[in-house]
Amino acid sequence: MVASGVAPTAGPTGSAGAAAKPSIRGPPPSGVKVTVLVGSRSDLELAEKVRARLTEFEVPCDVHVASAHRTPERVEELVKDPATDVFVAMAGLSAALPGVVAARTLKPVVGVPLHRGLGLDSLLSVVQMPPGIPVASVGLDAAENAALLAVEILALAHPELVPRLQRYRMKWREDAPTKPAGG
Ligand code: AIR
Repeated sequence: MVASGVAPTAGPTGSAGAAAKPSIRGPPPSGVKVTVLVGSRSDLELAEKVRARLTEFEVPCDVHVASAHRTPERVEELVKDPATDVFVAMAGLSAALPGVVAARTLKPVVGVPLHRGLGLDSLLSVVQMPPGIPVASVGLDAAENAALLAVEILALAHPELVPRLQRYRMKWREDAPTKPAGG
């Protein structure tokens, strides 16, 4: 468990530290792949946000449109991809896609409920999985957290990703406002 218990390193203090913002990039880890599935072409914008974040970590990513309801055969075919390490499945409305992917694989599935209808519809569809078939759900439209969770899962077997995750956390701290708004 390489990444477990890894605390974000303390960021550099003072203006010199802020000037030298560390990059989270590095050489691509060999042999890793995240596959992102979305239920519709109308979901592609958020899928591209996942891809963009993964690309910052140099993690290869494929994006496919495949619906659990409209094109279940396509979902089944994509889930069989032996090169994929982690699936990210995103859908709105009655969002069966993450659960259907999880039912067909032993690889980790990050589920992203999309806010298309009520919000609660997709959220509950992704979160309320029956015992035995887990989906790691992030929040509504939470593309960024989905990508980060996928990188954290990959980091368990690819320790070169751990310092990149640490640098990413440092960037959040450095970007945090030091004064209260309006202060
Ligand atoms: N969807 C597609 N097949 C099954 C589901 N749940 C979802 C898509 C999209 C929403 O239905 O993930 O968020 C609306 O799809 P469309 O194609 O009508 O825009």
